Amino acid sequence: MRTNKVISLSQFIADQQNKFPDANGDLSKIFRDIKFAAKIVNRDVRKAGLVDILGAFGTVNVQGEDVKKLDIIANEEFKSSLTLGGDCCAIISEEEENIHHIETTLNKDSKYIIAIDPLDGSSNIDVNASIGTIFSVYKRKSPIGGPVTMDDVLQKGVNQVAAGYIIYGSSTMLVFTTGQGVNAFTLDSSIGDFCLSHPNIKIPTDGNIYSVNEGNYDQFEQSTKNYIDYCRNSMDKKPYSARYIGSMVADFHRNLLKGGIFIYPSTKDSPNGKLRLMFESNPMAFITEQAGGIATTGDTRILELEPTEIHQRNPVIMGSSNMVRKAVSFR
Ligand code: AHM
Ligand code: MG
Repeated sequence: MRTNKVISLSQFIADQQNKFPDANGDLSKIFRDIKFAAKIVNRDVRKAGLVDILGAFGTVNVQGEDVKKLDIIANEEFKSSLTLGGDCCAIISEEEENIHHIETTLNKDSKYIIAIDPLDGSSNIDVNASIGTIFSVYKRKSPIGGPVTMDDVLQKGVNQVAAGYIIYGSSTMLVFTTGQGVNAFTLDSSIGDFCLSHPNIKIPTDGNIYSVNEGNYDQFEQSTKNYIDYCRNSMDKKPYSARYIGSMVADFHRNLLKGGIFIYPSTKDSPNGKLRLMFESNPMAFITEQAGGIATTGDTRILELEPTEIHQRNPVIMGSSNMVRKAVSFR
């Protein structure tokens, strides 16, 4: 018999599923597979300084960036867990150029597609700062059983069935939404399970933290520079605090809990910014909106962007609604 009120992730998802008589449990199984891989990756991240898994792996990813060993390990772990689970039909990963089709007999009825950034913020691995995994779940559009098409994969963010992230920080947390608010679960390593620690998270409507790589200031559009100047010198309230780790999950997570704005804008060299729509912007935008915040490119709601390629990028302004509205007003 349960003697306290600890709610595990599995229990929470089962309870949510029971509210939908038509749910067949596939989404719960996907969470089971993500949770399993997250625990493995968590173990590897926690011993990163102890074993020989630090440092550049000597290859570059499809976007021409250094790949660390842990990126590869995390990618393999999530793919393997989701493939063996048999409850999704395809995966797209920030670490891979093309669709990873899952063709096992187990998944012949699978309707779900996963988009995953297995280890975001990987430049922080070597310096023991927080990193994370970001994921989205979509339903395929084409009939179950046939080949997954590009049209199935390139769906707008509004079509996400679920999205979440795992932050490997001072503790390990899994934060997610299925469109019914945002809940966070903290890994209790003594029992090996994620337990509900932050129910129904709402991002404060205002905050005093702005997160942007100000080292790129000279590269920004004038409207972005003007907003940053406002944050530095605001006369109508105490100046904001700048907080930027360079690890989106960590910067986002702090702002989600404390209130703040996260910006990765267009620059002269990268007019679409750096962050990827399918792997970073859409899942974080879904969580932001579900927590009561706003996520925009500055011109367009991120969840309404039409994807045209797996690895496309877009400018990002997301966080506390009043702060995002203020930032957009400078455009
Ligand atoms: P990655 O997917 O290669 O790790 O890059 C994404 C990361 C984000 O976590 C973070 O917000 C951003 O890159 C930081 O970029 P920059 O160093 O240009 O500020
Ligand atoms: Mg990334």
